[in-house]
Amino acid sequence: MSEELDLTKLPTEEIVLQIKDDLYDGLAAEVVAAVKELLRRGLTPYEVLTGSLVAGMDVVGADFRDGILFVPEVLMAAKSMKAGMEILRPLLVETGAPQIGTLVIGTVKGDIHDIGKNLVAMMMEGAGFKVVNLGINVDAEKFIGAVKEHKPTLFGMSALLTTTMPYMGVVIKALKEAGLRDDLIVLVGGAPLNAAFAEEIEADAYCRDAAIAVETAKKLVALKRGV
Ligand code: B1M
Repeated sequence: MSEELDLTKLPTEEIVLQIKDDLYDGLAAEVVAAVKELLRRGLTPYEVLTGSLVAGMDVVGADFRDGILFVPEVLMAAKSMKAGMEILRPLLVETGAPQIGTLVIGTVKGDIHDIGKNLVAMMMEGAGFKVVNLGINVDAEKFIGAVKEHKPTLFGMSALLTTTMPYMGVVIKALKEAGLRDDLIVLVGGAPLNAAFAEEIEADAYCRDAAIAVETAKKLVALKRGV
């Protein structure tokens, strides 16, 4: 986006397109400015998140897959996405909802993708869960330590690579061996997963996106508490 561009003069649809372009080009400051402008116009944080940032990242993902973009460009795009998410974070979280349980979540060992996992963490906070975000490249030992320390109701894992998703099964097995599995609702997510995989590794549910993660978490917590 050129510096002279006055966002206040653009129609909303064009700002949305502009965010997608700026995300693609890794222009974090421009993404932040446009996110702020959309919020000023009354779009909800969730609308900005899904309609502009996540939609923009989908384009980046497709071009990465097709060999049009490479790791450095994707990293810049990811940084811009995170910068935009940071504006939305407090707004998504500030619901004043009472805490309805704790979620321990992390991206599994060998995997450094964290945008989707952080989105889930944010939305869960917004829905009233306390979230303990363990970050990326988390091994079974660290997951187990966090479960012992925080005694969560919910346990979430994210994996974006076909090579790292099997490690989720390793973690669940380790939780079982530590006698911790039965007290947890285990949710898994990430682009290469599906419900059959979640069932195979004995997770409680596969969550396709952050909104479904929140919905599923609420449903399973209510079921567990018998309400
Ligand atoms: Co990576 N990468 N990447 N990458 N990268 C993918 C995943 C890939 C599909 C790209 C492609 O080829 N099209 C491909 C994987 C192929 C495969 O395994 N079959 C891939 C590859 C190959 C790699 C490297 C190996 C590349 C290389 O080095 N040659 C390398 C691996 C590094 C590693 O992890 N060890 C690598 C590196 C990177 C970057 C560092 C450059 C960067 C990550 C930056 C970061 O995260 N901080 C990156 C990115 C950005 C991507 C893509 C383009 C975008 C991922 C993303 O952020 N999506 C991705 C392509 C794609 O997925 N289309 C790709 C947006 C995000 C909002 O969606 O993460 O799916 P997502 O999360 C969703 C849901 O999945 C769900 O909810 C989220 C929100 O709605 N969800 C959960 C996710 N986790 C959940 C947990 C839950 C519940 C729901 O728990 C309860």
